[in-house]
Amino acid sequence: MNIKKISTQPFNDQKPGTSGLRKKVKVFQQPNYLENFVQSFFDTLSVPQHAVLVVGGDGRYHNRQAIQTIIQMAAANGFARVIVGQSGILSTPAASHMIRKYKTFGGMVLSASHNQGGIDGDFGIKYNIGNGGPAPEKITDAVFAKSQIISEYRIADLPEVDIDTLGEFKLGEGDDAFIVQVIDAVKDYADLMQDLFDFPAIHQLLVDGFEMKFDAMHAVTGPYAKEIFVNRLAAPVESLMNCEPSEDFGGGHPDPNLTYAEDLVKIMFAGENALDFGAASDGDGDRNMILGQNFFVTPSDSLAVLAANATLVPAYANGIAGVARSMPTSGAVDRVAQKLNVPCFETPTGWKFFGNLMDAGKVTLCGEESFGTSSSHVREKDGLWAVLFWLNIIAVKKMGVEAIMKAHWLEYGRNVYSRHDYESIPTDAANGVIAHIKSQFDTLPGQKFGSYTVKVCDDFSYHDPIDGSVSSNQGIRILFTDGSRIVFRLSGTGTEGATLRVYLEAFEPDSAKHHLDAQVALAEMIQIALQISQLVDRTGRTAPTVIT
Ligand code: G16
Repeated sequence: MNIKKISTQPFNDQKPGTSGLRKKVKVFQQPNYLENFVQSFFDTLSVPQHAVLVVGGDGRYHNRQAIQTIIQMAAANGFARVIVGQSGILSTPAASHMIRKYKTFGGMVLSASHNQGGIDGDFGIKYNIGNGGPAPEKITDAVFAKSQIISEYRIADLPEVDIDTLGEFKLGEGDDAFIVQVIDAVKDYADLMQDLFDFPAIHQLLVDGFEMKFDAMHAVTGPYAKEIFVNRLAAPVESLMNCEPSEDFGGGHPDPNLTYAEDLVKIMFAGENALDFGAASDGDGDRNMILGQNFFVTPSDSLAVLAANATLVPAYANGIAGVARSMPTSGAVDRVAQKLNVPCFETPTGWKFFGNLMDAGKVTLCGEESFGTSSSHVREKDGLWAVLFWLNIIAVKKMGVEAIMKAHWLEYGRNVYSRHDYESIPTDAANGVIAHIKSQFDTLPGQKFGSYTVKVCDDFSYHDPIDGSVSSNQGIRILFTDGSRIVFRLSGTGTEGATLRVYLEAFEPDSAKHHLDAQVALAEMIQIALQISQLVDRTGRTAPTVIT
């Protein structure tokens, strides 16, 4: 094999964010940009002999070219085998499953997740370690440091590999052989789901006329959804929409929320004509949104419902070890954990923080307000898993989504919750908002705002109980005396300017008020958030871009 050493210059912007490196496609298309980042990973990880790498992506624009480059670089950096999802398509949870199932050294997932695709959209790359989860900060920090001093990368002179046909491409013999194996990742993943959930019960539910719609948003879960819902659960094909992956996600924004999953939301909020159940997942298939008939389930509530009903699912019939949620996620699951008498951990935003807890057997279910929920069956969040979990609960309880949610609130009280996103605002203005709030840390405690009094405020820090690492500056918390709170955070996944997230939460024990719309119930708190942050004056924005 002819291995070339190519001289290169560092790029100064290769610091991974909340989940890998995400940039505009055109940034990734610059000569050596992807290569520098990949080589920085390989150098940091010191690849052992006979190592195997999983590679795939969400099918967005630039996916196929990037896969060929990574194959050539893996060959030049000592990997013995690269396992690729057929046509380069691999959802994030399926990649995590493959790394675990085939015990590979790690995997590279090419995705900018819920960000838009196409030539003018975003591209991204993240590295998952041998446990199947996102690389922890100590690795991504080291990779960034390496990317700042890189002077050369290694790449093999290989012909383009056919990644559309199942099978093996082999170069060389014996110990020196390099193999690219193209596999059917859909089957592996569908088998795993069938092991976890009560498929006969879900099948019966669908046969009995329960009407559902799953929206793959033209992204990676389409083929998985066809196999699971239509082929294995016998749902009618009309139960699926937008299930053909496209390089630009049909021109849409593959983010399963009330704003961007507009077509599904219309179907599910059609009054009497609304279906029983609706769900959507994102670009790389790790996010999920759950809808009932004219009803939206917040991701925080969804996590709480899954935890409270876990024993209805065969895989969790013996109970769960514990739960974890990211800091901005509501405390709804904390109440469930308390009742179940299992631990509940609060981590920073980012799935990578759950890996240690799962590996140590301390938690079974994890979730984030950002439409992510999953369990220790993989080390990523898992969109279709969450959808099947809800269907399993509905099938066993024989109750609809809204009825399940309202019964849950009656038992535990309701953590009324909403997130307001201000997307693509100038970075200076966003930093100004955060600095302004921080400057009030000494004076806010004790201050009264309408019916709320500030108890304490801080910038969240996490001390990992397993490896002792500390992650600071993870979001500003303003905690009120009655347990309500406002959190301000800058997103680590955007690629244009800054995205400021405002998370609002208030506990409502009174069931007579549980039906209230969150925006109405949180109206006073929304005004307090604007007052404390001076957000309108400092950003010029009078309304959020997305409300969930
Ligand atoms: C990523 C991470 C999640 C995180 C989310 C939002 O999700 O994997 O853990 O909660 O971003 O992060 P931020 O608030 O910093 O934008 P995904 O689905 O984009 O990979």
